[in-house]
Amino acid sequence: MLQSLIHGVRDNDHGSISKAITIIENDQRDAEPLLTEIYPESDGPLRIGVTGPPGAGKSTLTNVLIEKILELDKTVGVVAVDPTSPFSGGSLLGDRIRMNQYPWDERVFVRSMGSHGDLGGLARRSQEVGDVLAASGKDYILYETVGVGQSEHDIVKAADLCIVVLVPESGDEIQMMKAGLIEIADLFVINKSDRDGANRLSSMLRNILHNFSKIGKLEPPVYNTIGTEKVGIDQLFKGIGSHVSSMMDAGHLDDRRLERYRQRVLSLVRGELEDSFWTNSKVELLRRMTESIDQISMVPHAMAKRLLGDSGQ
Ligand SMILES: Nc1nc2c(ncn2[C@@H]2O[C@H](COP(=O)(O)OP(=O)(O)OP(=O)(O)O)[C@@H](O)[C@H]2O)c(=O)[nH]1
Ligand SMILES: [Mg+2]
Repeated sequence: MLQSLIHGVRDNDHGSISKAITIIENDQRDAEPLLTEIYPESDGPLRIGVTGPPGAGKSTLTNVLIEKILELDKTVGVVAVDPTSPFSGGSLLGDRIRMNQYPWDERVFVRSMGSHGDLGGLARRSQEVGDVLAASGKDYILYETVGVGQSEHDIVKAADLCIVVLVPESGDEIQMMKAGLIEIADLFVINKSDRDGANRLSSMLRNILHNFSKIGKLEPPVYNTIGTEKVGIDQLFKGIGSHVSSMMDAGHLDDRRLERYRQRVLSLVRGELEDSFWTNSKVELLRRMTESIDQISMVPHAMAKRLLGDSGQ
């Protein structure tokens, strides 16, 4: 059963890939043997994260990047991660991202993922889904995720390289600093450069980036694009390639892969500890002790200690 699924994944059978991803989303225990078997193949593809504010043009750019990749006779897996949505795989996200233009093309696999109510595990699951796509032989993996808060930052760390997409109106430099975008971006794209202010924003951004050197990270280049007209895409794609080479030369890709490995182990340990901790009796005890606010008799620390000390029988 598992062997035939793995065989299907390695054979790039999209139905098997889909099934494997569903297992990862549903139950970590069932996923373990699968992930263990395919892990050695996980370093094959280049994993690129595409993030940025809602409506900036992430999906549009993702689509033109897919076209570029296909032109080069390469293959691609696309994972649209929406931390705000509890749903996954369904048509809701699929419609929203409008990336279902390759349904029968075996060179392109597209899948959306929601949080399933478990934001903490989403970053790890994104990596695991990447491993499945890697085992299927995809040359590139694109992660699209809408970016505003911390959870996307975690998801972006599932990638080797992160592209932050802005629009000319994103011009408030203070906000960019605040949003931590500079920290996560390896490469900036000012999309919708058909609008006023695009050049102003890109030179302002270059200035900021030049003065914001960070150990362990190269200065991010800035590209202007018009996604809908495919303007600036060749330069962007070449820029991605040369930035990846520079990151490799500087040892940054290895650093990131190592950090991802650590985060994954941490997340698995955390999950395992919590799962074994919350026995039915502990869940019930907490529920009974917190039926209404008037009835609370212990400070939170004492309640937590009581649970931790409870043998859970
Ligand atoms: N004028 C202009 N419109 C663009 C450009 N790129 C994308 N758009 C339009 O902007 C809108 C949003 O584009 P999407 O690619 O869906 O943006 P997104 O960032 O994926 O959006 P979410 O996933 O909803 O956050 C669409 O109507 C696109 O056609 C561009 O370069 N110029
Ligand atoms: Mg989108």
